Amino acid sequence: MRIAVLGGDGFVGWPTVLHLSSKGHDVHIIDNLSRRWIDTELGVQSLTPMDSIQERCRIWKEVSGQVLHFHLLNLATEYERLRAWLAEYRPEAIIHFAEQRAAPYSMKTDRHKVYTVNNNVNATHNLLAALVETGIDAHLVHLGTMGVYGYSTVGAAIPEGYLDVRIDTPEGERELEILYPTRPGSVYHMTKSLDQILFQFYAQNDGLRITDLHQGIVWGTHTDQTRRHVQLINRFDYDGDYGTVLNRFLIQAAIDYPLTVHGTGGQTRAFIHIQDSVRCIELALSDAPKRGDRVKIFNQMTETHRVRDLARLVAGLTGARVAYLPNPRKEADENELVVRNDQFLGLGLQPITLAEGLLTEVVDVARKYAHRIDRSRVPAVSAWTRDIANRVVHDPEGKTLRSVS
Ligand code: USQ
Repeated sequence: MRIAVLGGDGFVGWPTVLHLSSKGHDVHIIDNLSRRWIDTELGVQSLTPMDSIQERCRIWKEVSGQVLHFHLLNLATEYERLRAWLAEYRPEAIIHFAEQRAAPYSMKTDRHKVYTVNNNVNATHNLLAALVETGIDAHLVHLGTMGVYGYSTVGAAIPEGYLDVRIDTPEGERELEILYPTRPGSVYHMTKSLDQILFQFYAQNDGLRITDLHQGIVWGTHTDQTRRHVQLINRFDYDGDYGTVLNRFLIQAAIDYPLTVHGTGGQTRAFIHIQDSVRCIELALSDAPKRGDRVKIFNQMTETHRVRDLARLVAGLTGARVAYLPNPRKEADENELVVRNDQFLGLGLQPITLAEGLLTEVVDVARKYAHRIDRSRVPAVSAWTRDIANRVVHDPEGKTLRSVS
């Protein structure tokens, strides 16, 4: 299949490109390399040394014999070029990762909020409008987030995207299926909630074939394909804006930094290993909706864990110390989370769950590249509200931190 991977230079995008290419698909990467620019803006770098995208593609050809095509294009600002590209290459499937994906980055300042909304919402809408205009019947697979559901304790399992409700009408009770009410906890998560409405409209109005993957927190770094050559290595974020919780705990343990638990660590979240993430994308591609179908929504996660339990697990494995810090986010101190993921299991996914070997593998990667870590960039300082930003807090090593406000 000819597949366009939008955002194919990113943390999940790159291993997906390799996975699909290894299966013989003709893969085109579209990316504006914004993630690399954000590294420069923030003054941090991936723990793992990443080559340029062109170099990565060259190495992949040497290793696998497969050609990857790279197109430098900004989906959010270059609508005409995007439409022309689609008309020329006519992909049969499109995987859309091309959004700013960090919640703390999206909450940093008003400028970061504006950027995240402009970038994410315009990228998605430009793509949808261009698909209609060019008449391309590609299956669009979008990487969404579990965060659209929100993280309050519901008392029931979170269904896959839709909720059955009963409403009272003058003729009696009626059953309806609605999009699960969205309750995003950051500007970033809000953009993914807005995406859902865009998808609903274009599936209903123009018959676009769309799958939305509500993904949990990804952990791990290597996949079978990124392991094949040192220059194919995936990026790995450890800093307070882009690093995600479990990967952060693992690198913190590797550099003898106290594990940074926010608040009581009572937040329960959904998780998935990076290898399963790319596998799920392949499974979603194999199960495309038909024209006229509603948007197909999968919960792309394999297990749920409470943050403090993960910290204890990593501390037990490595001897690290756990630090309970004031929470820079506005979120529930404690929540329960039960999630349905029957559809991927039904398609044959055999989940990789937290196993000692895989956790240790990440610690080993972090130890290998520990010299690239700037300890001052480990604390999470992006504050969710002005009140939180005005609090003076200390990092676990005793240094005073001021939130960016
Ligand atoms: N947390 C800590 N300590 C840390 C970092 C995070 O206690 O050092 C806590 C946070 O307060 C939060 C939880 O861990 O309660 C998760 O934070 P995270 O940074 O790992 O994840 P999040 O901001 O939710 O975003 C990440 C990805 C995003 C994806 C989302 C899936 O960056 O792209 O959509 O996970 S989900 O969390 O299911 O919404």
